[in-house]
Amino acid sequence: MKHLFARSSAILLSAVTLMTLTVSSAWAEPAAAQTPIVMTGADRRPATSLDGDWASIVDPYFAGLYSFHHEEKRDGWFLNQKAKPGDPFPIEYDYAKAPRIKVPGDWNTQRASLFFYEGPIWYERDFTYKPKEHTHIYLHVGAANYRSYFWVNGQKACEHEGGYTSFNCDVTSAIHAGENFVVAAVDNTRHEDNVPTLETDWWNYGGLTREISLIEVPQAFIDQYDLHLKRGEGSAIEGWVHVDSGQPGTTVEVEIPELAAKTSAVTGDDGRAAIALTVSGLERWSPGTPKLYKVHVRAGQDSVDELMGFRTVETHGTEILLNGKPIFLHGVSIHAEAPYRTGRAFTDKDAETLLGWAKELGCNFVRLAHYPHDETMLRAADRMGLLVWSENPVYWALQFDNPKVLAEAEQQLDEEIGTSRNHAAIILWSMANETPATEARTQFIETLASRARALDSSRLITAALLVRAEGHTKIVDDALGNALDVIGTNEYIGWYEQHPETADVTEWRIAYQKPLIMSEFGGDAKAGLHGGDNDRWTEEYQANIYRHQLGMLNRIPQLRGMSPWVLMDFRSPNRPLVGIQDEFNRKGLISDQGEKKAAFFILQKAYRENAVGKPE
Ligand code: GCB
Repeated sequence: MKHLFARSSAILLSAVTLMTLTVSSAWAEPAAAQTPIVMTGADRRPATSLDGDWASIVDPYFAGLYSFHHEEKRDGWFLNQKAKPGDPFPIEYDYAKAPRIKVPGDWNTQRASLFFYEGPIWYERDFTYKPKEHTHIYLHVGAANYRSYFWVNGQKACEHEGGYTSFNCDVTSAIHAGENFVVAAVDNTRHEDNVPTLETDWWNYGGLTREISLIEVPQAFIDQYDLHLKRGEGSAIEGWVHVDSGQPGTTVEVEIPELAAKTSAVTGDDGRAAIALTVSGLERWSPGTPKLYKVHVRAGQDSVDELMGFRTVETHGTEILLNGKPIFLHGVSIHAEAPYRTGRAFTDKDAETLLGWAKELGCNFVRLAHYPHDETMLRAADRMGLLVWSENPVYWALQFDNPKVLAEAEQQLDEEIGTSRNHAAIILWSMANETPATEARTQFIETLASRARALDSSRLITAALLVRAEGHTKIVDDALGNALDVIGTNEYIGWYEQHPETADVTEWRIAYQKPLIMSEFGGDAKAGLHGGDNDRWTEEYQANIYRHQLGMLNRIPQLRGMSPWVLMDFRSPNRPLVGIQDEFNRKGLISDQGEKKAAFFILQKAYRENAVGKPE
């Protein structure tokens, strides 16, 4: 695997180099591929959508990156050549005749033959465009799992790694007025030295899984901003706006018309303008009052019209304070699995269904596991009043001693925070899930935690830790806890260990005087399968786990939240049990077809009656 990966990268490099040397004058000279940039609020900008039907070619050997038939190496499939009489070599692909694939969308659930496919697929789409003068044009990609390559009119635009974050490729020099085409190659092959690594407990959905568009911005433009309510205050909004490609001294304005508040500042040498805006009459965002304000951010010719909420979050001893007041997080974990149709979730409807179920359950909080979810989910959480735990894909046993892996995790963290820091709903950045307590791991995640703090000091840092046991005592003393504001722990009493009743005699010893969130517990149940309380896979068994867990959770004094595993059944290749799992993890409180299981109602009752924890 590793070997193949190294080979592909080398091939790509040589293909591009060779293309530079050999392309005929009919093709624009390829510029060096750009490193993609991160944008905050890209979805708030006017855009030309490239969603819809794309041509697709499945290419398991990645032959389209180069030609092994022709010395000229002129038929890389990114060139989108059309065969003409007299061609000196055959063109062996034709996007016009290739089957269509929907973007956004994973490929696995669009075509039966691609259900288990892992490898590269080529995408092509034509579009007409009329660039304005003196602008930058970015190809905005919501997410492409895992490794992706983009060309516009045969010119290399960018490469990107990481399957769950958005990025923006500068395509200014490649686009022209009139007919254009874009080619993408997306490769979801798993590699040991990626983030996540080879093993996960979710489906490795491949493709252009989120929206894709062209965004045109002035020469100097707002790429990122961070505007949040200052801790301890109800009237001071602080932060910064960054202007890309601007002169130092560029004026930036931030205005909230509904509060009749406006301020301006100038950028420094680093392109940043520090913002301080005093407001009066601000209604703070909370699950009970998810108030969003229109916020205009302007710099020179550029502007972004945001929709933002303002709230503070901090810890005090073992309390989590939202807007200065203690809060208990009644939550549930959620995968980005599409309700009813399965596949990767991406529509507003998907988000509203999933988060609507969380609301119905009585939640004020959701853990969006195990990777950053998309904008539609975060916008819906802002709107619907659900606090969010946002997580990076540092999952299980990465190569923690490999600097390349750390660099990849850092890049994904930068993209996650840079893209999503405009969402009031997000209160927690989770650095990792269930990682082995080695020194290399601790150092790796401490590095990420410091980076997250440097990027965003207004939110809390957490991670879901593994727990060790001595008899019936669960011990939380993982050294990583030192680097966290809030401790997350996962346990599966009654499913992977012992019996549901074991929870009744389990005690917890926690080495940290910090708030604790039980970030996972649960068990599998096949919706509609009934039996006794001790019959595995039945709704009764799962409900029994929940009943005993709730009793135990109430005996953990510093428990400040919970997000049981999981809201809805989700696809996982690790779950082949025929007639029960059928490639689904069945720990959902709701089936993938929307059937609520008995445990849903147990938890709903507990949440509604405040029978667990101390809610808002
Ligand atoms: C876990 C993992 C989660 C799995 C779950 C399970 O501990 O964090 O990703 O899906 O257990 O069902 O085994």
